[in-house]
Amino acid sequence: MSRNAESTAFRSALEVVRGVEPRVADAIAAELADQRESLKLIASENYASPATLLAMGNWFSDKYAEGTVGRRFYAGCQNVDTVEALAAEHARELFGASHAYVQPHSGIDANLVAFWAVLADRVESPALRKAQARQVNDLTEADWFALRRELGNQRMLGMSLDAGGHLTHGFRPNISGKMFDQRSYGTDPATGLIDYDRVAEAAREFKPLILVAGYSAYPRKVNFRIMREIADSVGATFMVDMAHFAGLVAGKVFTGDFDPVPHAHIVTTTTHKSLRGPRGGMVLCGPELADQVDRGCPMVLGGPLPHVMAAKAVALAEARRPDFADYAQRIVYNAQALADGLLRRGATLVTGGTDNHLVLIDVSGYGLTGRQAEQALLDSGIVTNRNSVPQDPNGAWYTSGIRIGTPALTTRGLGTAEMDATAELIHTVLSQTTPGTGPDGAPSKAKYVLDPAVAESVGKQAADLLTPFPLYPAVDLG
Ligand code: DSN
Repeated sequence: MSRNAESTAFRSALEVVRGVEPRVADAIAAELADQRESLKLIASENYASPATLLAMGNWFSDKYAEGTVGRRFYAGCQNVDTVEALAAEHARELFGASHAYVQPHSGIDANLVAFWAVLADRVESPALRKAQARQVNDLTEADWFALRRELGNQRMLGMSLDAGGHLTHGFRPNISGKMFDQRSYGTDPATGLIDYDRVAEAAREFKPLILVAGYSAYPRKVNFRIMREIADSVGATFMVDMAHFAGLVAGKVFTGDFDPVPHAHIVTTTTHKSLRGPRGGMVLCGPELADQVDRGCPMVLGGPLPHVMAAKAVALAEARRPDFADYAQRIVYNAQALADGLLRRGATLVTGGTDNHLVLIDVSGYGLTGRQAEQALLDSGIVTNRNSVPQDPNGAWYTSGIRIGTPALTTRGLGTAEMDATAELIHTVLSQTTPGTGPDGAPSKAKYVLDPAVAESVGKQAADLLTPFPLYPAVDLG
């Protein structure tokens, strides 16, 4: 696409929106301006391509399409079939999966589809079998009661939240923590790394139906071959949620034992993190679970979003290009440069570094909570998010960690030299911020003191760092 075409497309779209509700057009333009100006280090965010963004803003949004390709509950889905089939084909080719389901609206949705598929495939329940065979009229009240009890009491073993696991891997605030009998495996307190012997021991004791691997705040690779062996040893289904690192799998940075697709029975992901697609989810699996996975909508999901599936097809086509592998590799080099820069300046990092796209700083070394650090960095133009660290004494709200990631800045073109400069800015802010006190003079976990001149100076340096790397350089909104 020429630069001119991108500018024309976005300008025209905003002009049309402005004609109806100018405040929405203004907010969209302001969002671009804000994203252009901030040093975005949120590990789960990225910048989708103009082609991906534009594929979402159209009349596909108007179409209902429950069902799957060629088997819909609504008429007139031939064009939706085209984009859904294309997205699934690109996903299968990109990840070497035999089946791809591209309808989930988010990572949570993708995980719910996967949980349903495993339950439906594995739970020994005569009532469930009747329901699956569409003999629902034969089920008595007692059958339905038994079915609910059997489905709702299955066991899941996942990585603990404070070790970096995700909410949907069986934790209380999420439905997965209420419908599954859940246990978790943590990390070795001395190294911060997954201890596979401990995982195997937990699996032997607990005998889960589902063993889940995957994380949103673990800065290391996971050996999926070993995890599959553990799952097999106790007859568990092995599920991997690769939402955070799907781009590193797609870009062939994670291969062999570290590529989940050949090892897991079922793999879920989002499409908008390191994979750099539209906001959404996806499930990959082998033929044995494909039929259950395809029942995702209307079993678990609301109507598919065909406009987002169109954008998934575009983004997955982009991820199949050779330059995506180069991008994925640079994400990791940048994260390692950021980690090295922080370590050299005295920061404490969970696991002492990274071999993926994210770094977890234990800010208690600076005498701060995660909440204080997050806000002080934000005041200085650096966007991060607070995160628990293993055995976090400050809980999930205040936390003791700051999670930072490089997918977004790598998309902008920043490299290892800029990561070292970023480490300097982060260290400057954190070392010059002190904890504040509440109204009663007691120590506060939220309040902090940072000289505004320091925040302003760092903000200016962060903006200067971004100047040579304009975001969406071809888009000029005038
Ligand atoms: N919210 C995502 C993240 O920030 O990691 C995970 O769901």
